[in-house]
Amino acid sequence: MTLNPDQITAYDRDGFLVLENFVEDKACDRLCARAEELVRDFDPQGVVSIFSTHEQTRTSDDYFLESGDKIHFFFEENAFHPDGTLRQSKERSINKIGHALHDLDPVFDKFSRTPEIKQLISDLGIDDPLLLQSMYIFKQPRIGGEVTCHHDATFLYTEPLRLVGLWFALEDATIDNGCLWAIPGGHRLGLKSRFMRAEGVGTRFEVIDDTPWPEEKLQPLEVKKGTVIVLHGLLPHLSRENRSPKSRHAYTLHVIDADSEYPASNWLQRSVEMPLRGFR
Ligand SMILES: O=C(O)CCC(=O)C(=O)O
Repeated sequence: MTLNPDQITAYDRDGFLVLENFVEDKACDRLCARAEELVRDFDPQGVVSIFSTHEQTRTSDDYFLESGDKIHFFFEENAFHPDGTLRQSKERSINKIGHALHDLDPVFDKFSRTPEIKQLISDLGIDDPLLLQSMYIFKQPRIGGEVTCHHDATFLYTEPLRLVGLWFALEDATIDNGCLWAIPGGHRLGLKSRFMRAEGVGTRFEVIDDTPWPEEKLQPLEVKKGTVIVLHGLLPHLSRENRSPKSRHAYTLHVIDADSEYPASNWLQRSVEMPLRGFR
């Protein structure tokens, strides 16, 4: 057992859990090095897609919509000059890589399918886990964009809701370089909206409850490299801009339960040739 009863109580109460020293430094470094290689080998010609971190304008282009079973690269909003050329190197311009690193890349596969993670997910009551989505988030120095307050169930809805997010700090995360902030207990506020594929083309938000988040209750989660933050699918959280000279790399993995239904209307979909897998 990875979690003791107090930790499970804290997770149920707060909607998140901070587990320090969950991953060894060298495993974090291996992932950073692999992400660097992937970016180096990525040719952006013709596929420039920006990850807008503001929910209202979240990009819905084909490159984004097709990324559920691929390794795709998304740029920071502030990466470009008005004429469309990059302000800085490609390596310093990528916002994130998503969304099937854990199935398509051997280094990410190995990092995502350790006995410790499997046990953690089992302790959280996910009986038949499926690894749905992974993201490598760079939070680049100076231009790292903000991620506005949201809960992950908006984007990765299941019926009934059985969604756990794992947020691995690959570098120290501080208020300065854009750490996560969360509203303790906010997972009990209920589902606010769903981000869905629209009939025809693109995506839309279906609003269920438009009351604003009580953002005055947000608390910063400053954590050291190697920490995992476990996020309940309904927990409101955000990260602010990174204007500091330090990056804040993180890797996230979202796990659902095969016993819940994963709707065809969710934005993130897989082709039949690449079904979701658990920890095997
Ligand atoms: O890592 C971040 O800056 C925020 C990530 C996040 O909230 C998410 O992907 O749901």
